Amino acid sequence: MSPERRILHLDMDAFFASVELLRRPDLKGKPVVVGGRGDPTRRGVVTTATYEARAFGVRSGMPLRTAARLCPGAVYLPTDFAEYARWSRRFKAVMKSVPALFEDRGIDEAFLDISELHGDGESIARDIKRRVLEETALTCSIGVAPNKLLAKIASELDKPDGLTIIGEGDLEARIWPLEVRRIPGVGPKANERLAAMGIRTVGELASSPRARLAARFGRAYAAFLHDAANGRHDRPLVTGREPKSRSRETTFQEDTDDRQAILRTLGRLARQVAEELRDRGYAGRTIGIKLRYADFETLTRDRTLLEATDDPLVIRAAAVECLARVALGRKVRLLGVRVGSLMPAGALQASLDLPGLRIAGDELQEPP
Ligand code: TTP
Ligand code: MG
Repeated sequence: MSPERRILHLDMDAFFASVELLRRPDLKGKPVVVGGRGDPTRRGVVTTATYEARAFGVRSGMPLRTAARLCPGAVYLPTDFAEYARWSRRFKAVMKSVPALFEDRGIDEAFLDISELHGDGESIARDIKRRVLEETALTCSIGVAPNKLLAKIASELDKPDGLTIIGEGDLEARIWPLEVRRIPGVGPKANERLAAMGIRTVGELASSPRARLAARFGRAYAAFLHDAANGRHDRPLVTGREPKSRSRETTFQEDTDDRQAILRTLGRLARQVAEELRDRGYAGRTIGIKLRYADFETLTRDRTLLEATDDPLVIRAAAVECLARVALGRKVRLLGVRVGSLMPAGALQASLDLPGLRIAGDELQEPP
């Protein structure tokens, strides 16, 4: 890692839940869980929970019913992506006002390359935290470090409302004691395989011979792991990254093979995706569906239109065409609609004189 680089990573605290508290201040300090339709007796998963609910073991990705068992006293709220997207734009506007390279990492996090700015990392970070709080009344956690990887790890070390500065000299004391799964890019599988090799901490990983890691993980991933553990990571910020796709999906309350119900749901999802696209100023050319049967077998189908669209009716029509290519008659558990090959909607103007729905071809995707 080069000593001159200073990368700042910002991650909003309990983001969806904190946004909900802005309009429900009466819930401050209480366990609040956001997910699905906000009804824990119905199907759906937890998107996030306040720190008070996390104390009961509630975690992102867990079924709402499990959350309700762990924390029956929590308040359950439905997910409202459009609202979170609005607040996301506000905290990012603060970050973008800093004269530094900006990398968008999704709804609640982003990087800034503050290497060229005057002032120390701590005052820059404090200033951003203060302005985010002024503009949104939301808290965030910031990490500043010589590279993106360490900055991201650092932003998680002191959550919520945290500020962590990691210098090159801090690796041994601050990073090496952490569990290896704290390295972004180490998922549950790699974590398990490392544990089987007796490697639990980042420090143990840092001192493992590269050849031993390569024998287990292959050269490329072994090099990533070993470099990461030693604080080496040279990736530049990716600026101007455009989102690739938008999708919405829903789990039926009861598995269903009712064609009308499935079509109605498809229409609703198409409307929601279109709304989100318009809200963000994007249009897309590839319309896809995802269908999960009751036995969890999952299929996707998509169609590519000749021009990008953000029109709910065009999206629905293409989704219905995709649906015609899968076997119904079996109970369906989950349905999703996705719009991909996105471009800024401004680019759409050029193609507005083209007819609405033209199918350029279709492509069959394997389920993930
Ligand atoms: P995170 O930053 O992972 O979580 P968080 O902001 O809720 O909490 P933390 O204070 O630990 O940062 O994710 C940001 C948002 O993304 C989160 O508020 C909800 C959403 N999300 C999901 O919808 N599903 C998921 O599995 C996760 C992890 C997040
Ligand atoms: Mg967050």
